[in-house]
Amino acid sequence: MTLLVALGSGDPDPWVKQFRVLLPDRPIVKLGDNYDPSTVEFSMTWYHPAGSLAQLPNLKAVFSLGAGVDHLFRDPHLPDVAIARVVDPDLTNRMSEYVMLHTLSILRQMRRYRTQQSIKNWSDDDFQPAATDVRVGIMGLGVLGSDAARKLKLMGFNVAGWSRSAKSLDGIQCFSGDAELSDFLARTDILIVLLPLTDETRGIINKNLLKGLARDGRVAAPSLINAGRGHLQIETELLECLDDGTLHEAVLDVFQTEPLPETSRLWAHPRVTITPHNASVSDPIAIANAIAAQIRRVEKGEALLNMVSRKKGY
Ligand code: NDP
Ligand code: OXD
Repeated sequence: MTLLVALGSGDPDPWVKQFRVLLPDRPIVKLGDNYDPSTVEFSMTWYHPAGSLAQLPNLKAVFSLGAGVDHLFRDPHLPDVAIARVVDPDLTNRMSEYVMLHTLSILRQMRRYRTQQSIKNWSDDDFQPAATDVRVGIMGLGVLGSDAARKLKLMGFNVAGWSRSAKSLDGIQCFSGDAELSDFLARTDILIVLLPLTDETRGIINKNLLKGLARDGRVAAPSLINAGRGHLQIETELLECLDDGTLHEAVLDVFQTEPLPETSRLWAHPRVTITPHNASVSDPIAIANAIAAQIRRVEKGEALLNMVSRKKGY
């Protein structure tokens, strides 16, 4: 069997190197190499060029090198084989670090104190709520959202989550489906978005939704952290909400266009924090290990783990 590393973005070489260590008896190739397409049984991909997996007659499975799989469904020629995505403690822990860092930073008003420091202003006249007084709401209670929820709860935050199907998580108030979205929003001071991008979730973070967030909290106004996908948000409406005070602060790791164009007003907005889609990066050492374990499972006749549903789109 040959494993094809099909990256349309990022450097394939660290992945090829790591797979050669983990699967020493199998050929590992990347797009552009000279290989016989009929020998390719597995492909590991991230934003592969459309059509580049179409002529592989013996392909058995496609592995996304990340948790998200929207990049796969952009390809109208995606072969009809099993798709698995990454679920790994390394990726999960990195995302929870990001969520905790920025939730605490909003709680402790770090943006304000950085500004005060820059003008040597010693002012502590603002009310400082405790974590228990602040209601965090996580959209997407899957692998990443539920880990972040548990860790925020341990820090004392009042945590709720919203998902497609009903859930039960110890100490976390769980909402689900369109019917419960407005109640979830109405009790949320800090909204954290860890949803996948699908036909149903595209554009969900819009003015209407942001206006539905809590207005009776102990924080100045609600804030947003989006580390899911850029096309979940409508950036023009996000800016309107920041400008008119509907939203106090936004922390954004993902954007409608990446890299974020220099012309975007988000770059210079005084209440926006921008990170370059690296809330949780896929480390070749950890993630190649997880994918190699999946390949060994298939070769032993066992079922793939972390399968993606084409119907649901995640
Ligand atoms: P999961 O598939 O485990 O969880 C997705 C969650 O979203 C589930 O709870 C699911 O509900 C919920 N959901 C999906 N569609 C809807 C909907 N229409 N309405 C309500 N809830 C919905 O994914 P992960 O937690 O592993 O990852 C989430 C996303 O995080 C990825 O898809 C990716 O886009 C993003 N990501 C970003 C990274 C970054 O660095 N910025 C890194 C890694 C991931 P249910 O439980 O009912 O199925
Ligand atoms: C992912 C990502 O989906 O890094 O894993 O965005």
